[in-house]
Amino acid sequence: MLTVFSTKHRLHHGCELKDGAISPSFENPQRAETVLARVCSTGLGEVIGEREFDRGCYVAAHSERYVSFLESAWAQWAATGKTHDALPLVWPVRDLAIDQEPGHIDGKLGFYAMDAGAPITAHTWEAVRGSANVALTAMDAISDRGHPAFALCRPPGHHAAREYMGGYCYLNNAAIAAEHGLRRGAKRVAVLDVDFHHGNGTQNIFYDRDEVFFASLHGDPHVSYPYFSGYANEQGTGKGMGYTANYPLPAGTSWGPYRDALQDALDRIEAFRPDCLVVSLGVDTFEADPISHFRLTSEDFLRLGERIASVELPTLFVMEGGYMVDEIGINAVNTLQGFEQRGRH
Ligand code: FKS
Ligand code: ZN
Repeated sequence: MLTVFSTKHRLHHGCELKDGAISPSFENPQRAETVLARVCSTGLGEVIGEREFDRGCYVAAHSERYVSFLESAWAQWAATGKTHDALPLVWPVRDLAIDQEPGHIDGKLGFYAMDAGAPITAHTWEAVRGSANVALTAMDAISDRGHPAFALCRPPGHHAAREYMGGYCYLNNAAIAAEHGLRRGAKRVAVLDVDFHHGNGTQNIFYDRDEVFFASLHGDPHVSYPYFSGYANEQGTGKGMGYTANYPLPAGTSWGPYRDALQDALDRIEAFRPDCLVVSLGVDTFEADPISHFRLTSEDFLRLGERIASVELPTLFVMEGGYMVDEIGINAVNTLQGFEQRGRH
């Protein structure tokens, strides 16, 4: 399988608030390097760099003003004399003014963020663009040749909505790739999100659309981040009604019940008859993940890949989460190898 990777991810290493203090984020550069090392040591296939794409490819999934904010946020922050990571501290919830974009950077950060989990540093935008370009390059490979590809994206993307960042995500790589697939001639694209956390951003971007079917398996939002989306009754709106499928699963879920939900999602994807499949591949469903609560083993990821292959679609895997740095490479590449064992698509 072809892997697309960008060295630009190394430019982004942010901080997060945990246990009452600011410390280096769980989402760190070592993650992508570990996955790349495993791709190489297992001989998964060729590794290529990303190509450049124009801004229009990002604006297909995000609003113009949000992309402008991401481009200019660090400069505005630095202009106030600050050198530490930019993080929001105030948000427009419920009856507060959500129609008025503030001028001050502190207001803008809250306006364009769902949480304080997406720090902006001096070179974040370069890394974020690199990550989206990785997904776009990989989608081109699928559209040109119909072969599967692995977009080794970092930072991840699935919490990023049309107009806000959060949960380590800025641009939604999977959604940007899906939009690109549609522009390249696909009539319908399915997105399957197997990260432990609900792909709220991808859901948001495609919620009212019927040419993208979105299915997500994740920790029940009643007890798991991002808490405010991912319930089973979220099924789409307008002509998008019925084109979103959520499978919230309890803490402690292991392969058996996970497989049953996965099979239901795959059956629905087949019924949708898409031209290609984008998989938001998070491996934080692993039993030893430090921030998540499912119990998949490294072996289970082989089976996950096999099942995904059973729908026989041109498939793009997009890297999302996974925080057990020693095993992230094994678990991500096991999924890809499980997929390939089932035959070439
Ligand atoms: C719980 C704290 C939750 C934020 C978790 C973010 C998860 C990010 C992710 C992504 F794929 F985007 F990276 N903190 N104690 O794994 O979904
Ligand atoms: Zn996750």
